[in-house]
Amino acid sequence: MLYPQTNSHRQACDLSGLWDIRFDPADSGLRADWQAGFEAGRPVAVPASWNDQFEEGRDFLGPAWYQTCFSIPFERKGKRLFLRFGSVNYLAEAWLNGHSLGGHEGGHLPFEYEVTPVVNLGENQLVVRVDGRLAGDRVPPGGVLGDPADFFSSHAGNFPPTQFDFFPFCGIHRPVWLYAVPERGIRDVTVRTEIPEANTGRVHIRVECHGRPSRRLRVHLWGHGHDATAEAGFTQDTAETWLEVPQAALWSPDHPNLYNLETELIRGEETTDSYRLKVGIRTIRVEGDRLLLNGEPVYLTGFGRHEDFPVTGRGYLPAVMVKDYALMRWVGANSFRTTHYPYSEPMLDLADRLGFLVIDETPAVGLYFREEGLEKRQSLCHQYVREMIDRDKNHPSVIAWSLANEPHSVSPKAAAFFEPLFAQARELDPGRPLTLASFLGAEEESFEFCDVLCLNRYLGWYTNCGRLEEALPLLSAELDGLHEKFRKPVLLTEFGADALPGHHAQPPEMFSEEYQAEMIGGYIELLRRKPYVVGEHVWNLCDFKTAQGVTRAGSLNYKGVFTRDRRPKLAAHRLRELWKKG
Ligand code: GCB
Repeated sequence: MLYPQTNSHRQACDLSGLWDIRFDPADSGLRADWQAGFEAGRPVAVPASWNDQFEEGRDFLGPAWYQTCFSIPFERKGKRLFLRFGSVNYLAEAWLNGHSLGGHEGGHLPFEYEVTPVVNLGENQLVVRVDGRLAGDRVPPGGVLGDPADFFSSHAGNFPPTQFDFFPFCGIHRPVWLYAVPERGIRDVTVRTEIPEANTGRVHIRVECHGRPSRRLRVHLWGHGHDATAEAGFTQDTAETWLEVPQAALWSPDHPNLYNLETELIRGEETTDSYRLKVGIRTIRVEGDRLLLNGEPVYLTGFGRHEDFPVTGRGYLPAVMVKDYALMRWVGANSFRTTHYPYSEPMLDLADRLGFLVIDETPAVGLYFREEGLEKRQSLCHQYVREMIDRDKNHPSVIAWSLANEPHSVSPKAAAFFEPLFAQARELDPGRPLTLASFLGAEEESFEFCDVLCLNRYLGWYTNCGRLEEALPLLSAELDGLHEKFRKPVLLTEFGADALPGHHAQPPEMFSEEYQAEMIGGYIELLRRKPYVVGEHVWNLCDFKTAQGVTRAGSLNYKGVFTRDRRPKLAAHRLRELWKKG
């Protein structure tokens, strides 16, 4: 799904700003016809989570109703108009001028509605009902009662009752766009790159249109001293072509070279639509125990993180996004995983531009395999894989897809759940390695479907408390066993310790900045001795908000190496020493 763009054929208008909100704890809005507009709304910022904007909103998960008014700021003749939501957590249902547009399930991924037939020339009223309540048949699941025999018991008693370790922020989290495209304009562009021989890049381009265009496709690729065009005809609504780039300036973290690609629909000599993308020429694959970027081994240093900030919750905040890249660069990171949901689209644009390697993860965190709701959870996971790949397939920065975080795969049903999911992802994108992050280690049956084994480990924290000298040999043996069993490269996708900022201890002890720094340093030193390990992702870049529970002082996970307001702890300095020297 393309990000909206403005050029001489397309127009896009961001509807962000102050909207109205009304909470609906009795769930009576639908019966009271709020979809046609409601009274007694109060101002709310969009995009942002509603939870920290209002005192009684913090633990309220919905339903809540949003509304705003707009008129169309551009010429609409010959155009199709769409409303596009970047992320609404969790259920969304929208109405324009009282007409139902439809619904969408799942946060963190975009959805859109064509509004051409229902849009007014004058003022338009958009109403959105948002429901972020936790339920067992949602993904991520929540509100599931703990079973003393399984891991959920450690989350039982959380408030709100999440089955995952971050606050279940709700609301319209990313910009809402009104955009217009030519009637038979470009609907989608897919770019794939290869390096068939040294220094030569090949860029494959596929363009799909709204309807069947009686026209041709022209593609223009330029940058780094190269300038070339190609044309192709359409079969049905699709046209494909490719361009060769001799002496290609390849994309990598050290040299995030990007080319400009313009795709155009041509009728005679006239251009009827165009769309621009940045293209990075690179390959990524797994060979033996290595992860190869452009044919060369690459080692990942970086983090798991969250889209999380005071007051705005999980709302899109460009300044914090820029800051986080600055911090990751300062500390020497070259990569991150979008734990535990796909991040905003501008975040990936910046990764392309700044040269960060991204493991893009679906919102499938905390999956469990009890029968109730299983079919629904599975179909949601398939939907997320489709939506994520569709959205992010053109980013050179995205080097792998992660299809889940910490599924409770001890169930024999897990492999049957994941096999078709991995098959779907491979079919949609044969070009990128696939993975999931597991806490089970060698017991994770679904590792058989993965190209890279992502392991989350907290020895010395949740077990072997305060005893790093015990924890590290155990980790070492476990990693060797895991590699021995699967013979695939291993990435430690999570490790770390909570550190209360300003809390110090000598000798180091749990919750002190010293212990966190020592634990992270010890893990890294060990990982560097394992030839099959392809990277280290510390948990977490920054402290972040969680549900209330006995293990989360002040409803915060303190495993950040930076505080929630982005100040370094001792561990950030330690990482900088380790990562900057390579
Ligand atoms: C994990 C989870 C992550 C948690 C982390 C922790 O394994 O993947 O979401 O926040 O542990 O700090 O417990």
